[in-house]
Amino acid sequence: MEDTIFDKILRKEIPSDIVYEDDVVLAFRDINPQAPTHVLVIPKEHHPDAAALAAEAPQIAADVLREAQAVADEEKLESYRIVFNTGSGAGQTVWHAHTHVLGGRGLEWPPG
Ligand code: DGP
Repeated sequence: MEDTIFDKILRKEIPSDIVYEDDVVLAFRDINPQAPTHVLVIPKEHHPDAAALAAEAPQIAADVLREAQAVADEEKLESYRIVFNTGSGAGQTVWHAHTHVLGGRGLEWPPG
């Protein structure tokens, strides 16, 4: 199993600005924020990307989505975007499934 930077964050070997943690998910602020709110929600269980997570652990995928909504509520975001970059061509750089919760500014569509 690949050991990614997010696995190190999960083990607290690398510090992060954690906004929520339970037995299933961890939510922490992105080191390179693209919006006033930019939080990453990851499952504690290792799956390389969103597609693998959905196929192998659909309940945990649902828990990730539920936490993304909770982050948006906590940050009082009226509108927000949830992004799962899946594959290097779509900008995925960390091979541990994660969603980005982005909000706090106007978000253009289509994205770049
Ligand atoms: P993606 O490109 O979709 O794979 O998203 C990976 C995100 O992870 C990217 O927005 C930057 C963020 N990131 C990378 N390394 C770290 C880190 O060490 N700490 C934190 N908080 N975020 C990181």
